[in-house]
Amino acid sequence: RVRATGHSYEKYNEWETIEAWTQQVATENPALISRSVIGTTFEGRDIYLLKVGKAGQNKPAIFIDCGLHAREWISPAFCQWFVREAVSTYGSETQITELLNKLDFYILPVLNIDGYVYTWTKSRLWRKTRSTHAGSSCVGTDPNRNFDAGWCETGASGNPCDETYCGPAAESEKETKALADFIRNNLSSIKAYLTIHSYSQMLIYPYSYAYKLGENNDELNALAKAAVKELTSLHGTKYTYGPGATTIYLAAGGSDDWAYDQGIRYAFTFELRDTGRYGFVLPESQIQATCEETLLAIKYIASYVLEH
Ligand code: ING
Ligand code: ZN
Repeated sequence: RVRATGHSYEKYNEWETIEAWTQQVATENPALISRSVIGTTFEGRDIYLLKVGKAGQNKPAIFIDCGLHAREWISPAFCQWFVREAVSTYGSETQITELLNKLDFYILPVLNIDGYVYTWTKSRLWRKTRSTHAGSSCVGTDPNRNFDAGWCETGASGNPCDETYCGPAAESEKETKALADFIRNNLSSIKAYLTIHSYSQMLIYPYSYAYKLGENNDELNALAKAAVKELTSLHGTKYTYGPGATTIYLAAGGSDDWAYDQGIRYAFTFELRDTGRYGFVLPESQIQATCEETLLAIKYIASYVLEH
């Protein structure tokens, strides 16, 4: 155990602390937040989802998930930061107030909870889930190779011992199945899908599973460009952006490609700080700056989606 303390937005929090925080932040902000459980992990932990927004009829929604990959600790830190920003500036900051009045944000603070716990207790750089499957003693599936989007065709491994193991079947993991089921069941309201990873400082959009472009590629490119400009304006952090296959690498089974193929026209993967100096072990001293700049990009995308 690295640390056992209370919750802090400027520190990385262990799972039990994040879990308690989901309950507390919902209880303390009943007019803006409700908490639900969308499934359980392989090891039996509840997967929480926070719905953040002012109550209303038929509101559009933006879905944001964090913590698909266990070691990318800045990602769950961002989801927590986003929720605090929403509740603490609602009613005083015009953009957030308008966003929460007109749409709902679904915030999934940590999807791969078992993996996240493992990075705190056993191995800091673990990436995958912690599931086991018949026929192999190796542990874990890469959740971002486990979605049904060109599943396991390229940039993914069929070997259970590899870091990018695609799993025995698409949605074989309880965690990815829970996420996919929630999105399928809420497709009529979800207008944008945003998934938060690290590191590389990139904003990527479909496709990653093939060298092909989405139907609204020009729009996604322009939106990414403008969102990155917002992000960079705060601290000068440089981001690259573009379709996944040509911007980062060919990789099938990613959640953004899957969401896009479900008909969600705005699907983005954020790769937060840094570019490799600290990599996955980004110092806590960078949480605030990273979250603040990312927030600008996400608010920009949310406002754009609201208008389109
Ligand atoms: N990068 C992503 C990964 O899963 C990615 C990049 C995005 C691949 C979208 C496929 C689809 O490898 C990190 N850092 O996890
Ligand atoms: Zn990742």
